[in-house]
Amino acid sequence: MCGLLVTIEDGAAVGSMGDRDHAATEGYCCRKGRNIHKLHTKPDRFLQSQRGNRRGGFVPIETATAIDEIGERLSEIREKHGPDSIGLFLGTQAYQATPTIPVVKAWLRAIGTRKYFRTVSIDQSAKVIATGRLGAWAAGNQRFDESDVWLFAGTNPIVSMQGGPASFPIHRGRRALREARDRGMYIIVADPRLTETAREADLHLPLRPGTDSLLAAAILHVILEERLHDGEFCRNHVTGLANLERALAHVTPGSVAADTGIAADDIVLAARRFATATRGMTTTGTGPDMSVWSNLNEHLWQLLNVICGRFPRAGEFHAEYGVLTSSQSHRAEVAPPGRPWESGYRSRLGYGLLAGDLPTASLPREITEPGPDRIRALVVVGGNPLAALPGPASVRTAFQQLDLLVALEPFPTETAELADYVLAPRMILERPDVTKMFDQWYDKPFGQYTPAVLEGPEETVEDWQYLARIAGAMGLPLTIGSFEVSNSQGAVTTEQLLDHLSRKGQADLQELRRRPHGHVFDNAARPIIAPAGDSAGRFDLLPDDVAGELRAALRRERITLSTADRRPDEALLTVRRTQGVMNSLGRDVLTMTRTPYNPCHVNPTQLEAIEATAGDLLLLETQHGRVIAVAEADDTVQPGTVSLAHCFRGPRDDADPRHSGANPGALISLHEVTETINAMPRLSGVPVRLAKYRVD
Ligand SMILES: Nc1nc2c(c(=O)[nH]1)N[C@H]1C(S)=C(S)[C@@H](COP(=O)(O)OP(=O)(O)OC[C@H]3O[C@@H](n4cnc5c(=O)[nH]c(N)nc54)[C@H](O)[C@@H]3O)O[C@H]1N2
Ligand SMILES: Nc1nc2c(c(=O)[nH]1)N[C@H]1C(S)=C(S)[C@@H](COP(=O)(O)OP(=O)(O)OC[C@H]3O[C@@H](n4cnc5c(=O)[nH]c(N)nc54)[C@H](O)[C@@H]3O)O[C@H]1N2
Ligand SMILES: [Mo]
Repeated sequence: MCGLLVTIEDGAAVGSMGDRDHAATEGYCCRKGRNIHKLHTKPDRFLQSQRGNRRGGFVPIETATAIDEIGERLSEIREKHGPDSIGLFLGTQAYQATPTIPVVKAWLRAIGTRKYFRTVSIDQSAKVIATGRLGAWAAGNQRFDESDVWLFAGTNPIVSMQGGPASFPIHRGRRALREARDRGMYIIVADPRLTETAREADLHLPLRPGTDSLLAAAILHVILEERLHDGEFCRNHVTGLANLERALAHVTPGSVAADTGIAADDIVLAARRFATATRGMTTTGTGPDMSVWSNLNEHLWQLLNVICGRFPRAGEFHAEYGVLTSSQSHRAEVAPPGRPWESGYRSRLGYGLLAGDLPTASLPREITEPGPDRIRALVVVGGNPLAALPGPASVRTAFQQLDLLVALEPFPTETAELADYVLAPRMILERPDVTKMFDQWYDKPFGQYTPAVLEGPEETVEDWQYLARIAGAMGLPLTIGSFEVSNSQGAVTTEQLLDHLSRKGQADLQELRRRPHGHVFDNAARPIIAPAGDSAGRFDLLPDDVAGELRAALRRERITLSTADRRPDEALLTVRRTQGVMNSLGRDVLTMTRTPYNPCHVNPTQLEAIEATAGDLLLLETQHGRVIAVAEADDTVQPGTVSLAHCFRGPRDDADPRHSGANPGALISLHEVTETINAMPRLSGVPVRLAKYRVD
């Protein structure tokens, strides 16, 4: 999202910095942006496609040959076993190029397969589920800069640059929080750790990991009990309020204080401050969506916005802009619950489609379970599932059973190492693009077009072009609606594709092409919200399945209660992001990470209690596996929890965690699924045993 100025010498990028003339990010860029040139010139980058021996050995191969061979093998598999025996896994780097996802979807349609998996379903798919069960406000969110309260639950936007509303200016997160407080905003952060964001808050609720359902339920209880909710909004737009009140009747702050670790007074204060403010929302991140009861957690946190009516109304400006995306109809009404997973296709493992995709936690079993539509070929686009998925050993075993694994990937990652073919893509500075993917995420109506600033290795093409070529080799044309991306004659250009994909936007791409620093469009472009139409729905506050989950959570099922006071060798492992790295991308570039490993953050008193000091190796163990990580003393982490970033370690053989870090995924299992709809495993609040690692 950040505007960058890249210094190029002799055709190679030698430096990168924030662009002061960039209208949206005003010269800001984080360490990822300042190091982006190093990713392009990293010595281990594949400069051409590779044939892999599935054990980490690679030999260069001409792209045309690779495409022919892949096309032939996919066609064979499709003919013999049907289209659903071909799968595709979409990772986070696929979101960095506008054409990739539309072309991925066209590719899946052309093949005729429904075996589509995304990182989203091991991330915050609770948001997909919550929207599906609760409904959504068609006119979007309230704006951060117009609000007087905000509650951040389990998100640390100062570091992650996510987790606020679209209107939260992530490139100046800390400053934006301070300015908001100066204006009178009351900021609440519910996070087990005293995060960078929590430090800026008026009220930090350091809840016990995995207890969001209890905390949110008690806050809701106070609001309803004290009649602080928006009665008129509820009369017009919700059903199930009386049921919700009954279900929460006994969930007093005192009843959850001990288990959440939050004093009853603070729960009451949070509830009153949130509900008596005039505007402002609760937004969540990975914390609640990765711990136990994730779908319920997300639902309950969203209920705060719903019962307090914290949505923009008819006659107001819409909070999010659509510069390059279509301007949808914005009505002040509820888009009713949809539950897409309950109708249509159901996988043989029993899962419905979430947002057109199947739960990623079911991917390994889709490969291993015998049956007619067992996945035999998998294409990975911009992801590193071997690093990202819980239980890497079982994922590896599954991937080894594939007849064909193709990775669109610039580096020899642990996933690439298992591949038959690695197709080396042009990287971000080597392709033209527009800001469409982030259209809704700028706090201003901003748009930008950038040309490719580097040529890119001659033997490489863009991700979407590889997919079009594979389809071509299979004799399948790719179309987006009636727009032909590719056919037997070849494919359109990226520029043509960008024009097509941006055609419904308010901005003229030709005009953007003449403005190298991007452009902020007139505020008038913010659409005004129309009154509710005839087909308006209602928020379903407490459907039966949510009610069942709530009852179980209130019985403390699955919730790990604290042992911090008596067991220094026990802790709950929690998720976190690390500043300079994007999941596994950049973990081996020292100017990005500062340390070549991901430290395990432990409270100093707990560290002392297990007779360890900072820099020591720690052994973390669960019934699923063990991990050795480097200790860091960190008093922002409460005793009884540890905080460790994911996607570290990599395929390197050296076993020293000081050189390559630790993969917390090894402590988790994909089969310990906690959520029925999306098969979401527990990635945060995982009970671990903790000890100083002694080499014997
Ligand atoms: N620098 C950097 N930025 C990134 C990424 C990266 O790898 N590096 N990854 C990107 C991706 S893929 C994503 S999905 C986003 C995620 O964006 P965020 O969700 O904002 O990610 P985190 O910073 O990990 O914040 C999660 C917070 O949840 C807290 N937490 C843990 N367990 C619980 C719990 O049970 N309840 C509550 N309430 N809180 C809990 C953690 O302490 C942590 O502070 O970040 C994106 N941004
Ligand atoms: N234990 C634990 N596990 C987690 C999480 C956690 O908090 N804890 N977080 C989860 C979350 S939120 C996510 S999103 C996932 C991340 O899961 P993934 O998205 O699968 O992981 P990444 O490492 O981001 O994979 C991106 C890959 O794209 C490659 N790449 C870079 N540029 C390009 C390009 O231009 N084109 C292509 N084709 N590839 C490119 C990178 O080298 C990298 O290998 O991890 C999840 N796993
Ligand atoms: Mo993510």
